[in-house]
Amino acid sequence: MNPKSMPKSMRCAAVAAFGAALVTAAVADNGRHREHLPQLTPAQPAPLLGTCEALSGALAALANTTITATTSVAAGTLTLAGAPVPAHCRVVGRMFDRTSPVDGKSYSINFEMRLPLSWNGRFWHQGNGGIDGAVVTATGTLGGGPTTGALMQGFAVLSSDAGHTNAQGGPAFGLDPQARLDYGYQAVGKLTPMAKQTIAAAYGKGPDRSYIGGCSNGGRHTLVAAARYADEYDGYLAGAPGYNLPLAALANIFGAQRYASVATADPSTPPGLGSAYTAAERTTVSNAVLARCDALDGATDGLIQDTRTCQRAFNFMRDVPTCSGVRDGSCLSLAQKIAIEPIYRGATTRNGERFYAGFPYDSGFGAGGIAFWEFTAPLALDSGAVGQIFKVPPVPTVAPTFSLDLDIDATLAQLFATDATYTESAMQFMTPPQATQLHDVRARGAKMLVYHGVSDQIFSVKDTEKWYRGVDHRSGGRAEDFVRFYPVPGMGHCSGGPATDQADFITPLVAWVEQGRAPAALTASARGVGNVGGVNAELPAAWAANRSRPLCPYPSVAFYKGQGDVESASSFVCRAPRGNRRGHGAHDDDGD
Ligand SMILES: [Ca+2]
Repeated sequence: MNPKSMPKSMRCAAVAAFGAALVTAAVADNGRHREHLPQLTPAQPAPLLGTCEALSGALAALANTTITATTSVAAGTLTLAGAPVPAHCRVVGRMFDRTSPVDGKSYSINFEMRLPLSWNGRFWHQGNGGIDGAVVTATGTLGGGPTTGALMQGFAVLSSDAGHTNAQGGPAFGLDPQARLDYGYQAVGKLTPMAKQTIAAAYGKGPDRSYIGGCSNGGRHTLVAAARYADEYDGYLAGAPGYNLPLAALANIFGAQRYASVATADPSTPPGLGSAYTAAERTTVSNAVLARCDALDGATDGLIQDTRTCQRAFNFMRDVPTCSGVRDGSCLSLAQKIAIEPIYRGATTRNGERFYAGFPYDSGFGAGGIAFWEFTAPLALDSGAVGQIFKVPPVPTVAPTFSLDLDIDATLAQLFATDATYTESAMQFMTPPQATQLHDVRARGAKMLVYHGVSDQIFSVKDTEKWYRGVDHRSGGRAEDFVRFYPVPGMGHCSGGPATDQADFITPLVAWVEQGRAPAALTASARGVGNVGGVNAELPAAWAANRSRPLCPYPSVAFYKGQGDVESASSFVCRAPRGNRRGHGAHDDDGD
């Protein structure tokens, strides 16, 4: 039947079906072309050779490395979601001891490795969050509610402090140029061969397959590794990758200054800064977004799956109630709207040039994690990070109020600046060089999974979306051959918020790398009462404790099938967003 001869309602249905068929066809097409990429062979398990304690002798020959302990850890000493982590050997050490000629302090790259007695043949490099500075236990877990983890699954896992310890003064390490470079990328480069040699000494062979993953700054480490160390890794798992971290930090300061302009209490403290935009007011905004956008995906369920169509449907100035009298949480004053709306649009210079992505309107703004990132972080974290780690030149000391008084335009230039002491700018050492140029990753047969909370207010999902589009463009529209990107509606930074924020990304990544099974929809679940991986206190009361949803590979989104249990992922299907099905371009995003 000629579509033009159909009744209009039938034409709409046909167009909708065609949109769904396009996604399917792309996957089938992808399957055909994927044969041209190398298929990596699966890892083969092996047992730890000898005793853990005896391993220290074999490791004495490692270059630039001091091993300080090799200790047997019995099964169950660590647990994950209540289950015992299998027996393993913990190796503790440090690399490249040195004294800084700039600040006179001692620096090393401290690390630990956890080597399962029963090893799956794989290496997992755990990227840690924040400004690093601590050797987080090498369990290889991600996010806030994982029930899986690399160590649990038999990987040999490495974790490091990336070359400085927070005990020495937090962001003050940024005064030392080499510590900046180690934090940015060089610690990963130095640790990787050492870790592989340690694995070879422990098991009689190096890792068959190597992976790197983490969330936030750990996601940044992962994307940096893809750009700089593509010859070392087969699989990448990047959560909320702050791959433009210096710009995101400055954008957060931009936001703090906007909030400070309408704060009703002293903005130099987090509660005072938060008086600009209270939890009740943020919930009012989320509810206004939900009123416009919740049903776009076919289910009025407290989740906005079709994020991009929502950005066209929702208008902050129009749809958020404007207070006619005093602020009571149910409205925003006009002054608040004028101050806050540019934060969602994206941070700009005085001339209006946007230097970081905007943040999409979503359902998760009332959550507690948002308050931390919006009102505490600018004072407690961004002041030190921008002032001491990212700026050239740095400032010797920073007060929490440093960010409130900062000249945004001048500082933006300093993020790209170098001098005789600091020979790489923050944008050079922190970000992936040519972030979207991943030819070596693709050609190797390596694969990448990326996920990002849509309500994340520190690193924007729009920035990650922009990156994915760039990768897609540079790979001839075939990014999905080796990269899949999963936005997580409602989720805050790495976890939390009104979201199904618990999913196993490791198993599908390994299946893709080693078996060639490309992931489609992944199933995520809520962490309600009784969840073994920890309870998410921010779940709406109306949700089932174990609500599940498909996480859909971008650009597809989850739509309700029109029947079936609304709490179950099986009642949803991944399809092209509404705008695309109506023929609107997918590339109308205002976030770049
Ligand atoms: Ca919905």
